[in-house]
Amino acid sequence: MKKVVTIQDISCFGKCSLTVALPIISAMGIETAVIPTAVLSTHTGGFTGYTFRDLTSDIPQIAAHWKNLGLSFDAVYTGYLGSPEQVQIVADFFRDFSTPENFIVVDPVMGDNGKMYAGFTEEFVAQMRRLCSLADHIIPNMTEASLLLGIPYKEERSPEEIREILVGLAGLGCKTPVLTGVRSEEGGHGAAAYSSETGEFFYAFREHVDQTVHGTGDIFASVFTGAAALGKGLEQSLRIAVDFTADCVHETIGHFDEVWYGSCFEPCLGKLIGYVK
Ligand code: PXL
Repeated sequence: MKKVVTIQDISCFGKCSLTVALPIISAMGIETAVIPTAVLSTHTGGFTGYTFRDLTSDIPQIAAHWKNLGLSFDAVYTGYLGSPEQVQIVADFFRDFSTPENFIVVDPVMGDNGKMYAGFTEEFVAQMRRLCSLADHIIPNMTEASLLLGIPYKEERSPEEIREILVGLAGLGCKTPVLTGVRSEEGGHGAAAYSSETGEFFYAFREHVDQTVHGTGDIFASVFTGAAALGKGLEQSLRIAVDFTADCVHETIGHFDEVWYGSCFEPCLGKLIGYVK
């Protein structure tokens, strides 16, 4: 059985980060270990008054215990991290738990729609650039890619700009950048990836839906990580992640009054199991 460890916060209400990654990667038939980086009463996107308990000092202790136990993972996947110090501690975790056989995925969660999430700073962006240099795959959206590369945010980019951004992201030191929130020339919506080892670009699109659904970046990164851990290639992992994310967006539309805080991914899990069979 494949085994993934995911390191990100647990937002107790409002579906994102661990409450998305854990059910999704488990549904893909993969054992999923977690390291919660913080506990929040809700996520920060649209709620006010949320609590935030920082768990940074627990992470090295969990890592030390796991080292004693001799645990190893097929993939290490990080999402939302709460502070620049935490990014450094996660870099130490990569050093201790990366092997020639496993791979590292960094979703550099920092913002969306051209804006940084609450609490993020330029110092955090600089630390995140360093973490990306240690990863095999990074999965930024357009906002995060702009922050990482220090370029202005634009919602839509030409195919040539997309390729330039992907090559720029590989220049941070990761092998395979995957860019989400990409629009196709035909008006589709999906993701693009670049293999710096072969120089190939890959794309996967579905129909565009003019609605932002919270947590879709976490869904995409979780599915991509799971598919890659199951041994699917870059092109197929991209396809499965785009298809499942689009399925969740469609499921969510129509329920939007209740679920502005997260997507209705649960009814789609059966389809995901089918995609990875
Ligand atoms: O979905 C990304 C995310 C993860 N974790 C927390 C967040 C967000 C986005 O707003 O607030 C706590």
